[in-house]
Amino acid sequence: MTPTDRPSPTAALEALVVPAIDHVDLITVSLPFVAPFGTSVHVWTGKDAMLMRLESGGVTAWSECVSDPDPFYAYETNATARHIIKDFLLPLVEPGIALGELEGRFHRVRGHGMAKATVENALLILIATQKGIALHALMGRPAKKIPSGLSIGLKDTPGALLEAVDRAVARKYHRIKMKIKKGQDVDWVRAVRDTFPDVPLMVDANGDYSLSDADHLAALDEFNLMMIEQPLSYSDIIEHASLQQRMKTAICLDESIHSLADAAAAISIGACRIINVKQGRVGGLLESMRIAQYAAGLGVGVWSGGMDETGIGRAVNIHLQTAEGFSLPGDTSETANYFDEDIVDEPVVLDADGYIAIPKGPGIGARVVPELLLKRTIRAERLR
Ligand code: OSB
Ligand code: MG
Repeated sequence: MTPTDRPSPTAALEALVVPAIDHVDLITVSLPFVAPFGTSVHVWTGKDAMLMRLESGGVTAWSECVSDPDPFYAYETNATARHIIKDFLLPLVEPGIALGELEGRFHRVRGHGMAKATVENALLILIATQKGIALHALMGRPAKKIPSGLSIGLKDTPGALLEAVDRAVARKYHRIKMKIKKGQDVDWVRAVRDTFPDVPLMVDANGDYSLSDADHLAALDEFNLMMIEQPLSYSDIIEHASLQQRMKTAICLDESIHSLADAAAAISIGACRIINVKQGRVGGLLESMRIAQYAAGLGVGVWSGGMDETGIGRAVNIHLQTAEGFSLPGDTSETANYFDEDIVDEPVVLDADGYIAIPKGPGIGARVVPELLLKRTIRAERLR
């Protein structure tokens, strides 16, 4: 890794001390989507989110595991995350040790970034709440307006896609992503471009293609896309580097990046010019901040992805985007794009210019509403 001359973005966070925890609960909620979300790997009709609730000296903090019940986006599922959290990570959480030390202990558990992020984020949110400050302030970052971005799932007809893009443009989203898959790509992008020649547009294939599709994918170069996200396998970086040499459009990696080391390797071989940082996928906020600073320092674009989170994970993603390095609008959309009713008090909305305000208040700002939580809970378990 090329050393950067910037001070570590996480030194102060690594020095924070793990508080004594009175209770740890895992609560899974099931929220139906307003419409099915189609991708090349699966069609989701709702979000079953596993939430972690920490209680410490009368203070409560919530985090969200970004996994799904299924392993179609990532290998982790709600069940594997529960197993890893309960049997391997929580036993390592010892009051009085530094968060950096805890990260070191977590390192022994290979992978399982979503499980790790759930615990690390919950602790950070708890510490911020106990200090009475916002999560972004704990991260050492001032508040700012967060740009918005919408991820539009695969549609049944080009007409339905155009309608969705039209709605997003009317809402003033800062950029629009459309999902593509084999057989539903170049012509569909052309249809959008013919109608919306100037809208900031990108595509996400969730790994549906192989290198033998390079000529076909290069046909996307004429549409002035901001990027193509994860065209090739979730486990590859080498072929992405070859593909990048054969395409003008910038490649963005999502599924392939699980750590700063992954990001450094991908950048060094030219496998991407942009990185989608999902805090859940990379093990939490600290690694996200490291990746963002590192990549940005090498001129690589960085944005915050999403996992169609409830208001808890959505708020975490919003705070994260105050960090150094986040240079592009992320997949942070309005709550109403996914849910009629969330479990937190204030939905994410866009202002007249398409920006998102950071929820005010200690920790993530967003507060869980007990009645809404109860209504949506499908599983609850006290681990400690
Ligand atoms: O590939 O970025 C992805 C949702 C679920 C799983 C994978 C992805 C997505 C999205 C939507 O694109 C992100 C969001 O709106 O939260
Ligand atoms: Mg993606």
